[in-house]
Amino acid sequence: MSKARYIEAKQKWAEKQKERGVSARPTRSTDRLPPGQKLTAGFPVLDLGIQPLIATADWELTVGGAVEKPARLSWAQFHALPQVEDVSDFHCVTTWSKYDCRWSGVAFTTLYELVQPKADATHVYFTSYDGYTTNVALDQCLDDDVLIATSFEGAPVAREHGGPARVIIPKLYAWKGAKFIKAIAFLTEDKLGFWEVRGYSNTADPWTEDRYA
Ligand SMILES: Nc1nc2c(c(=O)[nH]1)N[C@H]1C(S)=C(S)[C@@H](COP(=O)(O)O)O[C@H]1N2
Ligand SMILES: [Mo]
Repeated sequence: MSKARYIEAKQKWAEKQKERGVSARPTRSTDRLPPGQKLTAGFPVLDLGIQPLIATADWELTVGGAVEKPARLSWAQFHALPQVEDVSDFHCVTTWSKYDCRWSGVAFTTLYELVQPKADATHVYFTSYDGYTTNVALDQCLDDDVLIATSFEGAPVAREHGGPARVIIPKLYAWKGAKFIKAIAFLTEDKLGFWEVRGYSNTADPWTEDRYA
């Protein structure tokens, strides 16, 4: 499927769900597997039909917006920051989930401390090398399992899975985690990302099936 057809199909699906009155469940499931999800043993690849090839020598992550100390990090500078490892589950809105993904990289909170967001920063806007964008409320980014991951299962994050570096936010549907991350901006008001403007939920909680807005 071409990129445009894929995007159109996924957007139509969200619109159809809305017409059918499919909306988030009133009560939050406490099961490990969120409602409506199926466990997968493999690791499907979801993208916009572009997997940008970024050599680590050319890779740069800018962290800015409403912050005291904007940063522009090279691959070496990024790796000089404290590195953490975390094992988490992965939930895609297209109904597959994958358990026990072992990611390592830099904790979001480390970048937060580095750039010192201003007191009125409320949201985070992620921009990727493939043009993808997504937005997340700042408080959702401050849990210790939110990472900018450069390794998966002990090896560099593969290009198709968003290498050199991708964002992982385990408690939200995986479209909130930008692959091929290029820039992180702190915002003083919300701004919808790629799928959020196309009918997908802004809050994206898997345990209430909060798939479409
Ligand atoms: N840059 C970028 N990030 C992205 C996407 C994308 O198309 N481009 N797709 C999102 C979606 S819809 C999902 S489910 C996950 C998929 O990650 P995976 O391909 O490693 O399974 O990445 C998310 N992050
Ligand atoms: Mo997805």
